[in-house]
Formats: sequence, C-alpha cells, structure tokens
Amino acid sequence: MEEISVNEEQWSHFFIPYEQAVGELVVKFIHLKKEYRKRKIHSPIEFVFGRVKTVNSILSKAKILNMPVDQEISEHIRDIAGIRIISQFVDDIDTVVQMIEQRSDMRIVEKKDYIRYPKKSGYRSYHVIVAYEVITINGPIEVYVEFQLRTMAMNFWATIEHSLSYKYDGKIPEHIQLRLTQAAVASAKLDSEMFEIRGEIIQAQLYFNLYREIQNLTQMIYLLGAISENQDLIEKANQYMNETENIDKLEDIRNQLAKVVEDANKIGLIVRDGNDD
Ligand code: 0O2
Repeated sequence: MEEISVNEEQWSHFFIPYEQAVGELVVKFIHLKKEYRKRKIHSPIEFVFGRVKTVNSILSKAKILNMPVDQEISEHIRDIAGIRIISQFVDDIDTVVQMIEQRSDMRIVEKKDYIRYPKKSGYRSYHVIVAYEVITINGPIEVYVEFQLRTMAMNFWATIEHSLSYKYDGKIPEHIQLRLTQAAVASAKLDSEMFEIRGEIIQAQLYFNLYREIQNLTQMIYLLGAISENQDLIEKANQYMNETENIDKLEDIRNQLAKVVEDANKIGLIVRDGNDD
C-alpha cells in the first residue's frame, strides 16, 4: 500500500497477516482456557474474541491521526488486529498479563492500564500491545496486536458506551453521559464486591460443574439401560449431591459413574458390531 488510492485487492492483501494473527491467537488462548478446565483450576480466561479492524475504522483513525494511508499505518495504528479476553475477576487480568509476558511467541511493546487509571469517559480495561510474527507464503511478517483485557462488568459497560458513542457520533448527550459515569462507578463496585467473595464463587462453580457432570453421567447410565446393576451407585450419587459438600467424595462418585458409562459403551460397541455382522 504505497499510495492513498488503495483498492480492494490491496486491502485484502494488507489484511492477510492480521487475519492470520487473530485466527492463531484466538485458538491459542481458547486452548489455554480448555487446559485450565481440564486441570480443574479456575480459568482467568472466560471468553476470547478476535477481530480485524474494518477499512472504514482504519481510515477514520488515520484521519484523526492526520496521517496518509500508506505503509506507515501498520506502525501507527496498532489495534488493526485485536484480541479481547474477558475474565470473571479483576485479579484474573493480572494473571493474563503475566501469561502474555511469559510467552515466547510475542513481545510486549506497550501496556496501558485503564483499570488503575480509568479514562475520563469511565472506560476501564487493560491494554497490551504486542509484536507477533506470522508465517505467510511470503515469509515471516511481524504485526502489532492489541489485547484488551476486561472483566465481564467492564466489557458490559464498554460495549454499551461504544454503541452510544457510535449512535451520537462521539458526542453523547450530557444526561446520558452522567448515567454512564454512574454506571462506570457501579461496574467498578461490582468488580470489587465480586473480588471480595472470589474464593467462595470459584468453589461454588467447582461444585456446580461436578453436580452437572454427575447428573449427565447418571442420565447416560439410564439411557444406556445400565440402571438396574448400578442402582446402589446411583442412589449413592443422589445422596452425595443432596448431602455432601465434600469435593473428594463427589469426585470419587463422578469417577465411578464415568467408569460405568465407559464400560457400558464398550459393551454397546461390541453388541453393535455383532449386530452389524
Ligand atoms: P474499535 O471500534 O474498538 O476498534 P490513545 O491515543 O492511546 O488515547 P488509542 O491509540 O486509540 O488512543 O488507544 P486506546 O485508547 O488504548 O484505545 C483503543 C481501543 O480501546 C479503542 O479502539 C476502543 O476499542 C477501546 N477504547 C478506548 N477508549 C474507550 C472508551 O472511552 N470507550 C470505549 N467503549 N472503548 C474505548 P477504537 O479504535 O476507538 O474502536
């Protein structure tokens, strides 16, 4: 892109490394979330979204920065590739920042802490700009990627404010702005209240996931027709779900139920193979 009159094909080529970076990073961070889940540890990553900035948005940012649309835009507009990571708790964001800092596949270029230092609008979020290399058919290309790290409360506020700002072309009426400022304070309060009972919530989520697994496994045992020979185990599972908050006991019963399902499935497969013959 050497000149201002950029055509569709040039834009589509321009976006290639950004699209690749976003695609790769979304997958990488979703996998980290899955790893936490498999290890039954609270995940600091709740949701991962990625987007490449639109042509219009790049053009208007270039206009605000008073710069021509040439190679320079890759250097000065550093959020063409954007990854948004949503967390449950404020301190999860510090964990995600550390995760990014420790990665060998990216280099941190800049950090902006709009959580400790919110913007005048009330916007809270932690931004990390990294340099990330993608391998294209023309060889390696390094692009900037902006990570926006937010809690769910921060994201709710920012999404709403963004829509209003778009609707009013950046000039939100004063009475709405006042409400938004109050909502920003309420959202920060929500985050700090949730942080105070973080341990309790994580524990409850752990129990809830176990209950759900036990219920699903019990249901599968019913569907597999393996109920009569496992009556005692099912009764024990129901009793534990009603009575115990002992995580070890619940995990033990979940493992026993999983084994029953696994064995029943094996038998099912053998029977099906026999029928097919
Ligand atoms: P879009 O549509 O999300 O792409 P700076 O010069 O540092 O003040 P810069 O370089 O734009 O500004 O970076 P900054 O402030 O870190 O913000 C970049 C992105 O953060 C914005 O991208 C928004 O996504 C988000 N953001 C920043 N401030 C606000 C705010 O007050 N409200 C909301 N809702 N989002 C904000 P774009 O390009 O504006 O928009």
